[in-house]
Amino acid sequence: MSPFPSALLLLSVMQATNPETIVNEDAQKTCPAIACCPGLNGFPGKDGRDGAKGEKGDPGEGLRGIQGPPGKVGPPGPPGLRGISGPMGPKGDPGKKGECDSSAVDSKVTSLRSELELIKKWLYFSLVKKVGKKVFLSSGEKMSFDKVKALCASVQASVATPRNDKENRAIRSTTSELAFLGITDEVHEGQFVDMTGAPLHYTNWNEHEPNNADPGEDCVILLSDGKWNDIPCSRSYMAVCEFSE
Ligand code: MMA
Ligand code: CA
Repeated sequence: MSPFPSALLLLSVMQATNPETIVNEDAQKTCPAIACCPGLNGFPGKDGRDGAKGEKGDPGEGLRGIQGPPGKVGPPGPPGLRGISGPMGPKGDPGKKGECDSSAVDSKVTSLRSELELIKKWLYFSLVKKVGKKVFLSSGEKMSFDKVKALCASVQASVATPRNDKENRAIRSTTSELAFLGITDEVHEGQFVDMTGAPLHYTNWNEHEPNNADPGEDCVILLSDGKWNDIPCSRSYMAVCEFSE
């Protein structure tokens, strides 16, 4: 605090609270100097301590600041409801000519047929043996008679059954191994039949065969010289199937 205003303040306070300094001029004349004359005023005292902190004032009413920039964009809301269907489009162009044309289909079938015939010829060239309308083909694997039956059935064929010497030779030439024939006497011992159960009109048994030597020789194999022998069906021999063209 500046000392100047506080000195003035003190002086005015002293004048207000001490009227004797002016009023007692008469007393000065009658009273002994030491006992009655008032002394000169002393120097003003030191500044008092700061008072207690006042209450918080009301907010000011000055001018408000300018508005700030807009905040960040919020997260997107949930998808809206599906809109109504649009109007039907215009009619499409007509399809390409020829794709469903019967003459085009015919020519495609013809070309596929000739391709198939060529592939057959390639097969007959080595693997397949054809006799008349019959085709014989070996799978190249040895297996039991039941498995040969199942394998041939799975390719819409049956177990190779020779009806004459030519067919017998054709079957023999499909493999260098001993092969099962589609002939058994499983139902009646000694009565060999084909896969349809019909009796045989052609046979080519080896000498002293069929002899049913081992217990249950109910199946038949083609030996290397083309002769037949009855053997157990559980043994494994080459699978040869016959297809009808
Ligand atoms: C002999 C002969 C056949 C018989 C087989 C069984 C090698 O041929 O007796 O008739 O089927 O043995 O292995
Ligand atoms: Ca035998």
